[in-house]
Amino acid sequence: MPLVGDTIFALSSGRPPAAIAVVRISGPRAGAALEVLAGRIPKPREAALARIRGAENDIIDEALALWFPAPHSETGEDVAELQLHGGRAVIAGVLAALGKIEGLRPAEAGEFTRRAFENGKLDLTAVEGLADLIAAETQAQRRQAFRQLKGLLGERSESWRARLIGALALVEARIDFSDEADVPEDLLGPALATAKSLHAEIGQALADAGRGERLREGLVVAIAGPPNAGKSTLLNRLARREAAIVSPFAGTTRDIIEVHLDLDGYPVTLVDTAGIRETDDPVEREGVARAKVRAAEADLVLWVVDASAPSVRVAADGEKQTVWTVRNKIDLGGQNDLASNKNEYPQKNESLFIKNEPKFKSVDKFFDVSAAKGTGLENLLKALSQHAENYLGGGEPALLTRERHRRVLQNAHAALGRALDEENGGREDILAEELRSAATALGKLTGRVDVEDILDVIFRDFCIGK
Ligand SMILES: Nc1nc2c(ncn2[C@@H]2O[C@H](COP(=O)(O)OP(=O)(O)OP(=O)(O)O)[C@@H](O)[C@H]2O)c(=O)[nH]1
Ligand SMILES: [Mg+2]
Repeated sequence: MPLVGDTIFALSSGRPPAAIAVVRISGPRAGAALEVLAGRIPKPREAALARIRGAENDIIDEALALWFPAPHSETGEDVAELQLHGGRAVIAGVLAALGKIEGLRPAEAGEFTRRAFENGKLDLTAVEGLADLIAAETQAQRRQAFRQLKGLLGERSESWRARLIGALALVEARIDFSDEADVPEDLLGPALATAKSLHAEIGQALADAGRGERLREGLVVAIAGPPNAGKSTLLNRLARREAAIVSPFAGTTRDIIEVHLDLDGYPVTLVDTAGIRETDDPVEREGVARAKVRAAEADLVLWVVDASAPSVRVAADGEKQTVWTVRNKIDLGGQNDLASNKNEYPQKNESLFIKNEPKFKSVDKFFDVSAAKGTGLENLLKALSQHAENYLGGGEPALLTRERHRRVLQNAHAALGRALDEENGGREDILAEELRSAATALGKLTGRVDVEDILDVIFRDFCIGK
């Protein structure tokens, strides 16, 4: 890990060219850097117009300069910010000039946020909330991320931890001073009561954990089915752009193609896959293999069939996923009438794939559409967005949003369970041990203890300049 104490800089705004570019500098030499580039240090937290000079002392730009002396800055260090004109040459000139100043170096990914964490400006759950806020694509994701950035989970967990430590103190007092006459007998009672209610509260939060994780990831919908059924045409229609190649030849799609949709605020990833059939073409065979894997991992499968073609029955037993059958090309006047011929389509508890490949839970919806003409797609979209809402959860955003949170709370919950276990026969040393291990587990949520090992995982997702 690089030295903290270095002064770091980076372009913090998006990809140039743009109207404005923001360059941030953080660390002990930030003020000195500002003096070199802008000629002076403006008043704290006030925007000042300044001429920015490059490495050759030439004027590169006229920009707004801001100065945030430590500790009242985002990173907790001295921070300088330049709001430049966002041209590539301007930015390159400023970054080159900064690189020439002694003690300055380009920031690594996530390094600004890491410093904010190390200086106590954010706890780990807030850091994760910030990463999610930047990545949020829909309003529901944004709401969830913002609550986390604002410390909802962090505060809850710190208050749990404080109560745990309070209970632990009672038990330890009882152990340490059990010989002394003036220690009240009943220290264990209140400690156990606290442990019991924490066990229940954490259990409640865990019960709700899947919802937050799912919203973060979004609903994954795979479009699968036999070749030439119109899967790619359907994807393009739903995405409102030509994301996938469409052709009259069976076996057109080979790679997996993904598009992200925002359905009423809920994130949905649509995945187009290769038409599933037995084939000798090695490239297509690989495409079919990938299609099966992706369909098996999806939360929902749209099984697309050509309503105008004689159907191929591909069914076996199985249970795992939800599958909706989409009869496409109804504009051609299908000879395959669904009502009279339902057996030709995958039924409940049937796997859609030849042989013993992915297993599906149920086929519970049928749609008649023409992807080419757009008929019936509104219905399908409405059903998809309803499904997304049910699956990802409406109402209050969830408290836990990551597997990491779930694991940590499961550990704390299990330790509390052991602390309360009657088998202990009231042994105070075991009680103390388990309460301590629950507190340690909770500390990992906000990064109060044993953080090093989880830091890298969290900061890895950040971009440079954040
Ligand atoms: N008449 C009609 N033709 C359609 C419809 N949907 C797709 N097609 C045509 O069917 C052919 C195959 O469409 P694709 O979208 O490439 O089919 P696919 O299922 O992705 O095929 P593979 O990638 O080979 O598995 C193309 O010629 C499309 O124009 C439809 O609703 N009506
Ligand atoms: Mg295709």
